[in-house]
Amino acid sequence: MSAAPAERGARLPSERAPRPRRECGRRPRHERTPRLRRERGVALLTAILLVALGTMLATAMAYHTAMTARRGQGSFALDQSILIAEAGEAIAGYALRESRRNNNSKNDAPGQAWSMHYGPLPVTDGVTLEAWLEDLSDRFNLNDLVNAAGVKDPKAIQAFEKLLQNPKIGLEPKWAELIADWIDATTLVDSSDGAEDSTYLSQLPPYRAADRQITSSSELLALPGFGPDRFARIAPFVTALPRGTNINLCTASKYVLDALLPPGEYQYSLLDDQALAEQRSNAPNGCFPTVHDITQTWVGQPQGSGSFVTQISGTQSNYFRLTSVVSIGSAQFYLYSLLHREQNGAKVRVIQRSFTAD
Ligand SMILES: [Ca+2]
Repeated sequence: MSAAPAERGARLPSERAPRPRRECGRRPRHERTPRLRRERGVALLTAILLVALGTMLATAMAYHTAMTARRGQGSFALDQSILIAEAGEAIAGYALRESRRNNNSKNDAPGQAWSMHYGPLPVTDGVTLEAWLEDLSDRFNLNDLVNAAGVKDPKAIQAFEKLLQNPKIGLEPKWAELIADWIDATTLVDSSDGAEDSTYLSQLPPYRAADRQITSSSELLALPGFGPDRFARIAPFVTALPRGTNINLCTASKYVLDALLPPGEYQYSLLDDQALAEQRSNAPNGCFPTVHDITQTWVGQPQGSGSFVTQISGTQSNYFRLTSVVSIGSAQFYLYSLLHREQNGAKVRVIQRSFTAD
């Protein structure tokens, strides 16, 4: 006989353990926690993403606004700088006209009014202008390597070769023929050191020779293999002005002066800069050497060998480079202006502007 339920320890239906109470609409804590945690994690992640997205949008808008303001500020500063530099050109033109008008000797020499450094002069709050003129007739004019008929001038090439080979410059003489071929009108190579289109068309990328007067001495860099190092050594002594512009002996570099002497003769590059400056300050009208000093060195040389030197030697300058430096806050703006003064000194015109010196 089986034991009575009470005796077996069984509970009566009325004594059953109470079922866990389920609150209306809510799951027991042990059932709802993982899911809620997942839901809370998703919500938190969504909130973080929204905040990050909002931050990114706000940053992008602020950056865009700042850049727009910066570009506007830069554009305004550039316009302002050009206008101030143009004012500097007008002042330089006045100085050049007055210098020619008040100079009885008609020589353009160091120490005259045009050679004075101007500024820095305050223009308005936080803006200054600084400017100075350089005589470009103190250099060898590369366009003079070719005559008016577009043919190479052997005497000019000889002088330029001497300038290149000056021990203080130390460049190969072959560059004289190469740049002369670059400028002359013909497209035929007529010397062992020359080069025309056939050479330049084989470069990468291919290009052609100018075969005309050049407007910048930096065209030397177009010669294959010339390179910036050689250019840095010769740049202070060469220029690219209209053909026939004289070299001003009163301002010319000592290396250029020696290039005008007969082959193998060196005088001026043996002087130090201070000695040359003293010679010039003590000379009548501030001009040393004179045209006579130079042409006399060719006496006894073969007939006609000094014709190029006689032709280009002078004591006046009509081409000047004005360097204008406009400072606006911490920014500096450079403008280089090529000024031409008429022979009678009545007018000065700007014929070229650039943002680089050469
Ligand atoms: Ca040519």
